[in-house]
Amino acid sequence: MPESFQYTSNATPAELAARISACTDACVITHQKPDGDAMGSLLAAVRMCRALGKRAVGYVAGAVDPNIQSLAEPGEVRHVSRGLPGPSHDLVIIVDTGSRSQLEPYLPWLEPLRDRVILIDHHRSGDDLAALRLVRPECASATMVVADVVRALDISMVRAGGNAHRSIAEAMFAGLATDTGWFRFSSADSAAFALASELLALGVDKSTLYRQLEENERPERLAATAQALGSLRFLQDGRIAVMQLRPEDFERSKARPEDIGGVVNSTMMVGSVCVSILMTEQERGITKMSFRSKPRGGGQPYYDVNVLAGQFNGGGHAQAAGGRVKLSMDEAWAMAQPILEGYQPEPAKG
Ligand SMILES: [Mn+2]
Repeated sequence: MPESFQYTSNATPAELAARISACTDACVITHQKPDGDAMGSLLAAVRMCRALGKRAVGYVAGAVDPNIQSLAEPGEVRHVSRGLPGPSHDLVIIVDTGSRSQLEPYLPWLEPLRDRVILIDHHRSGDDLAALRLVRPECASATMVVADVVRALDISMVRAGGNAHRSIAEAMFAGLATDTGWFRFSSADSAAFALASELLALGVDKSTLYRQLEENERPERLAATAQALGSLRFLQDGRIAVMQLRPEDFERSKARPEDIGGVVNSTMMVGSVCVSILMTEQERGITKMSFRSKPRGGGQPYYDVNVLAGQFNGGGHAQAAGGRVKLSMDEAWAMAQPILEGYQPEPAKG
């Protein structure tokens, strides 16, 4: 990659729309372990291509939360563990990431195809993987950026007869709602609410989606949460909460990797907590860290966890980020504790 590479838009929604209109067989991919926005933007893109009469299929990689998988209809998404996409695709659409490390399983297939790859994302950093990029970090979700392309294509976001179930609109709402913590994060700005309003007016059923995505966990999730809370430690006078899940905790709780998404949020109910961190060592010798922070305000200091995660080979967004170190839990904690204790947040205002 040339050093001058800038991960910014180099194409307009209309240029992406033209590229999509010209294809016959599209393949849509997203980051490993897809979250609601990754799956939402992937499905929105697959449905958008199919609405235009194209062949289109999505691929996912890594652990997929069954609730997130349930957004898809049979035939819309394949798992890459059953084989990389074939040679027939004349267009590849990457959504909700531009980072080589998050697309690792695809790289041998993806990298030689750069000229036929387009990318739709809302992250601040990424790699040079696509000929055309639409990158809008000001958007709360990748589905908001996909919405720009759908508008440029001038297609309906719901099915014939106005049915919103498993439509482009529903996939977009799922991405928007989950990436904003159901409209609680500071990223949920007026543009996010405007799109939400438009999607609800099209008939998206938010109550059913909420239940499907947020109130449909296995009991093992609660067991893993209990283990994590049992390890809870506070740093910086209670402003940083750290929880740990070790290999034996996974055995004891019988939790699978997909059961622990969201466990990191469970300390946020505490008033003093500005940042919540969950360290997990599932595979021995590799400790993953997930970071969440509260938005500016409340008379408390503000932590940009994208910056904090950068200290642990990671990144993401200001209020949700991840990192990963090749260390056991004890080694990772020995490394992390002084960094976290010494981290200077943005002071509280007023
Ligand atoms: Mn996203």
